[in-house]
Amino acid sequence: MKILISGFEPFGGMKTNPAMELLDEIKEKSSDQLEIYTILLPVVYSECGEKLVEKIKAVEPDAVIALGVAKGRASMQFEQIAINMEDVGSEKEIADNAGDTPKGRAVITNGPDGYFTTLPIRHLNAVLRQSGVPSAISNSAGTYICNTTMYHMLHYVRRALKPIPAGFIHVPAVPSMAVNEPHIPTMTLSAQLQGLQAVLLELERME
Ligand code: PCA
Repeated sequence: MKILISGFEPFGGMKTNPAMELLDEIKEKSSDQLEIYTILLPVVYSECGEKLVEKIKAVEPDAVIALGVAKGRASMQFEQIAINMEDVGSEKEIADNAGDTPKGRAVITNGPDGYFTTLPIRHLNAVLRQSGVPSAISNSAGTYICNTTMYHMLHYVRRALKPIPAGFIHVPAVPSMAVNEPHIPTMTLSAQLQGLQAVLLELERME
């Protein structure tokens, strides 16, 4: 089985991104039965989705998991839906790494309003909890780069006759990101890795 996992560069003044660090760690778990491919994506609205779709076309994986950090969330969260909206908000806007600050722009002009994930997220959420990793289902991937990436991925995947499982997991901040913001919830990289591995093993088992 081939699984493609994507992550992101740091953004918004962060020095690291667990969604980048996890890629190196998970690549080491590749085996003959489970080939793991990874791609690091730029935190840029106009590039993130295209780069991921290009990689899906090149690798032809049996499943795709996109990862991103969501500072403030306390558990690993399976995103249910991506929406056709790019918006950096009006209060604390964070430009993307190319300085783009969209306000209510479509991800794909005239595309559907939203796409549901094709990952069996309820089942995977239960599996993660059983393996001792705090996890939840989220009904909003936001309107920043993670949502845009998920939308492009599903726009591509959902057109296939038999769509492969494809979804987005938001991970919490790691402790090093909370040193000067000690109120934000964190989860160690090793706990996040344990959760990601449990997801991959289950996808392999279900194949
Ligand atoms: N998190 C951001 C973009 C990159 C990342 O890791 C998000 O949630 O949109």
